[in-house]
Amino acid sequence: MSAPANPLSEIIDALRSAQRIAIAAHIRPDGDAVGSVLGLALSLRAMGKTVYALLEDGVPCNLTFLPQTATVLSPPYAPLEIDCAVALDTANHERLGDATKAALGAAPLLLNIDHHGTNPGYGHMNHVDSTQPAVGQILYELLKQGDFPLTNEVLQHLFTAISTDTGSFQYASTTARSHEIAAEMMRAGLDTAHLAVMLYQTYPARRLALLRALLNEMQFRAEGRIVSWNLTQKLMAETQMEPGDTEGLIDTLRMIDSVISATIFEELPDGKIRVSTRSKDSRLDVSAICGQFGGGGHRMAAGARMKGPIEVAADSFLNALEHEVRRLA
Ligand SMILES: [Mn+2]
Repeated sequence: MSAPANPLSEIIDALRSAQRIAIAAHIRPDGDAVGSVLGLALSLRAMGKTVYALLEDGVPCNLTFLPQTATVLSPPYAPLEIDCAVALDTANHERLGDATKAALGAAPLLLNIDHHGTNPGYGHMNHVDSTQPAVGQILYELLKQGDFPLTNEVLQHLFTAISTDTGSFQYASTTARSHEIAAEMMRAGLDTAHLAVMLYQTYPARRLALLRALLNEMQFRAEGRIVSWNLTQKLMAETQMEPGDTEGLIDTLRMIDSVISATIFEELPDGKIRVSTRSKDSRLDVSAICGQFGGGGHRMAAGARMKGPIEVAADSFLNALEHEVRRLA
């Protein structure tokens, strides 16, 4: 169940009334996080408002081609004088990151706009709609309904948000409206083919080194229905991996015909293990399994953080996953 939702009209009114606004999204931002933050920020800036775009971990290298990414702030932040804060695509308050959560706390009003069903509604106003495939899609409707500026730069960000969170309009979460919005954007002059090249066909060689390791090291369980891969600090150092290089790698695991669940375990610098998991069978709710380990997310795409070492974390998570997979028979 989604948290109670303030209708878009109330969010629109709050944004219209605000003059100094900070906008942020979750740590380790993906395309929906970056595209949503800058899509909304650039529209509100075009209205003459002062807008701070905050990302705890900055913009990953695969998305720095997008407009105005250099205006994104990351910690340490100077004290902000703001009358409104907006959290986007962030399933719980902590996932903003410590410094970003504190910076947004300077505002008397926090708007929480998200599409994760597990979002508890930590804002003063909450618009959580788990039927939407991307926060970028919610924001497109919001900006349109509010008659806010939809400049070409705004559209570049919102298209990126929708395209990446729907796996290029392929995931089951994609709606007819997602395609209609893409069509509206094209009619407004957006070069979607160029964006597709930049998002999906412009990888550094080191990403292919990661892919080679993944193909060499992936492991199967439950008669090939479960596949997983351990991404270690050692491999990251060998390939000189940078944030953003792993975006979409899990889809390579997901596309194997026997697989109904794909998981990547990533060793973080602090020794914790980041779990990303996907389901290909609607009966298998991976957000519930991640919930057993303190995580959450969507039914078909979820994550968690576990204690290391990586082999132990992976084994314990995969045991829980295998238990659920075997119950499907
Ligand atoms: Mn999202």
